Amino acid sequence: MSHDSHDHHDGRRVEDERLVTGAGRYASDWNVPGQLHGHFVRSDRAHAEIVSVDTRKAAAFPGVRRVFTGEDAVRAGYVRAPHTMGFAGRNGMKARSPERPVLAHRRVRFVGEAVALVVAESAAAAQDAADLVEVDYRDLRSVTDPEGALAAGAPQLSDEVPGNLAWEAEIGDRAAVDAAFAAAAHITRARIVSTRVAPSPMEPRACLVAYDAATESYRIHSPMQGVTTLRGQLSNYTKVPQDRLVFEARDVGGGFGQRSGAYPEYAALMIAAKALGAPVKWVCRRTEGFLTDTHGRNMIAHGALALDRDGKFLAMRIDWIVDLGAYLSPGAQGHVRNTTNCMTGVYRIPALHGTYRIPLTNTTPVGAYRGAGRPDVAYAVETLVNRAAAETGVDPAELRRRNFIPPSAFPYSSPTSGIYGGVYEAADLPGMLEKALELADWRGFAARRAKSKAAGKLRGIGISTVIENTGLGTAPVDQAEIELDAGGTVTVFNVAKAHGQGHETTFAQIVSTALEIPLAKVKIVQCAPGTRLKGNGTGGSRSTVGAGSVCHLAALKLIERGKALAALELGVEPSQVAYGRGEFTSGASDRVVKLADLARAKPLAFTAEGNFGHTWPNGCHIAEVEVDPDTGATKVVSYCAVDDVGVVINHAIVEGQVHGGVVQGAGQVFGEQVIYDPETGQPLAASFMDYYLPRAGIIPGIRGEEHPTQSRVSPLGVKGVGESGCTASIPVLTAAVTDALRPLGVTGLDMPLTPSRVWRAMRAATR
Ligand code: MCN
Repeated sequence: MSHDSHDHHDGRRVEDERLVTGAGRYASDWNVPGQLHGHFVRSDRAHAEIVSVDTRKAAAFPGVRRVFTGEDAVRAGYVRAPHTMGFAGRNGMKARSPERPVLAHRRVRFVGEAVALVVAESAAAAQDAADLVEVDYRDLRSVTDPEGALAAGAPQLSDEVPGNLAWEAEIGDRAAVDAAFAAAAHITRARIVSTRVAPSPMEPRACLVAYDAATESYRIHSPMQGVTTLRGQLSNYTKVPQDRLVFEARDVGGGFGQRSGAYPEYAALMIAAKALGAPVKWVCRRTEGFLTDTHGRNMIAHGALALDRDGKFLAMRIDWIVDLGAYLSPGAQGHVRNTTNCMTGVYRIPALHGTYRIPLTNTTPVGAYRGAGRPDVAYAVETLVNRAAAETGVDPAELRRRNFIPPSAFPYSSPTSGIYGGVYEAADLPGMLEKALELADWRGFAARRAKSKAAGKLRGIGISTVIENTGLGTAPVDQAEIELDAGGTVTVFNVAKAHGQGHETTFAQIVSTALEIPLAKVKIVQCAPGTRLKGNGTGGSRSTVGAGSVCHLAALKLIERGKALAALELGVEPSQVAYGRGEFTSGASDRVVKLADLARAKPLAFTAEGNFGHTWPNGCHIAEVEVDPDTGATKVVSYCAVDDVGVVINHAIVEGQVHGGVVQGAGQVFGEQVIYDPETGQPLAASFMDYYLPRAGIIPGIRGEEHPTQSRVSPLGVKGVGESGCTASIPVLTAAVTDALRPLGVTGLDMPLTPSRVWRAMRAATR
């Protein structure tokens, strides 16, 4: 396929008219006759024993049907939350997590944990009655700081997890790294903290569950990122067979990883719907979401990089503390897998040693969040590299040139390639770098800095060069079903689930390009209720590589099968049939068989499947900032992004994905942070009054260019893009601010780089 084969499309998204005219259908838009309403009573303490739960007053409140508690959860057996930390750790150690009944039983471990579910005839009655549920707690000491949780004498969350240590592991070659460090000319060290943030999709979580006693099955409306993951996890939690869990979701208003997993609330609603013989609906409020939707990032890296006299990297060490909150959540594995896969970044670093420790803390569980470990490892590695450049006095672009994996070394096995899988496939790092330096006018920076200085501003420039693994999922195969009807419309079914990415457009482009038919003739249906198709959900920027590729294969299969059928009508051999623009023809006949003709009698349907591995998008971002020395306020004044996402299906969507990711990273850099009070374990920023979200204008117009190298993992030549912006923007923006402050003697600053934090750092340095 040529690189430009999708360019006939104007880039506009076919779903947008529906979405921007209010015709989208989100989880809370579903209502069914006879439905009841649920409201969760949530723990207001970080760590406590539950002495008793008295539901009598609440149950007597007008309109209340029943109040469910941890007893009901235990009776149902819904107590073991699924998690995906299946890796063997140190000495084969398996990950440990406390039991997590879907309504807390005997113990609560974080503020917001559901303790009871009140079900009533109206949402208001359920909410009012919830205030009447009396929970008697015996408070326990709590710990919300990950390093503190691992320290001797820390409050213990569970007997099942001694020392609060849920998992630990060691990777790489300790002896080789020790030897390289001993011989190094320079060692750079840093403690790098990727802050805890709250992914904040526009659509709050909601769930409506109806139970059908005749078939013993549940129909569930909830936001999702793909039905296979969610269904598998909920089945795992409840032991209800997967074929009795039917999900229905149309539009999903953002996910960022946070909408992928099975939450305990869904299972609690299953208990209620079955017991009451009526559908039960729950709509999460925003603050409830801050407390109970999985958080993101939250990793501490103690890193060190050893260089020789010429600035060549010899070895790297990173010791990770990955705080996953009170319970291991289904989305947590990326924090280990993805950081491992990219631990040496885009550099040839011969020796690597890393350790992981996962503590439990009295905090909201942490899951996947846009990048799921990739931005965190990029931030750690790039911070080390940028700091090494500053310490050794080498231009950061030049230090990269000296240490890049050269194009000739691809496919490249990194020191971690053999661990959770993944040989870097293809990249042109030097070419990418030079393109970005040119675009950003790297050489002209000194003059711009002088100009800013004359205006009383501190100007800084930052660079990041990153790579990430996308594509590989956990499903054995990705499948798509293609169906052709008598009107010539082609419908393709798959089990990814766009939640903002625009698959209805890009997947339709893939199919319309392969079949050479108008885009309007192609419909994409994701996660049809009750679907049995296999495949990965949307996450890990894998949908285009996986589901998108298989849409392409399905279209090719339609052509192949179509040739055989057309041959019968044309009275020729299939090999004599040609296909183009929706028509089958043959030199041996002057008749034409149209695609639609094949479905005259009945719709034609085929399933195609494929198995796709990792692809490795990579990029170089360069940003400039101006810091106001009087206020500490930072303004991003220039942002350039050069990205290799392989062949691009839709340039406008790719640009939008990069833009969204960059801004999401900027949010984390400049303001987002979930904070807990260290004494009480109470969250201090659980509403948009207190929690910063990036606004329009935080990043000026991004100047972007594509620098594709072709991936062979997918027949489309594509790599993922959904997370790239985030991965590159966190290191580049922090580097730019650090560069601005370095002349004052500030060498590094933890996120978020709020005006007050920057101002204090400047003041402390210049005192
Ligand atoms: N695309 C393309 N050409 C390529 C690669 C991708 O045109 N070479 C298009 C795709 O077809 C798709 C979009 O770009 O329309 C993103 O594709 P891809 O990189 O395959 O990622 P996924 O579709 O799997 O999306 C997941 C990714 C992740 S992991 C998060 S988190 C994320 C993100 O996408 N969350 C998002 N982007 C988001 N965008 C929105 N609006 N909302 C979210 O919650």
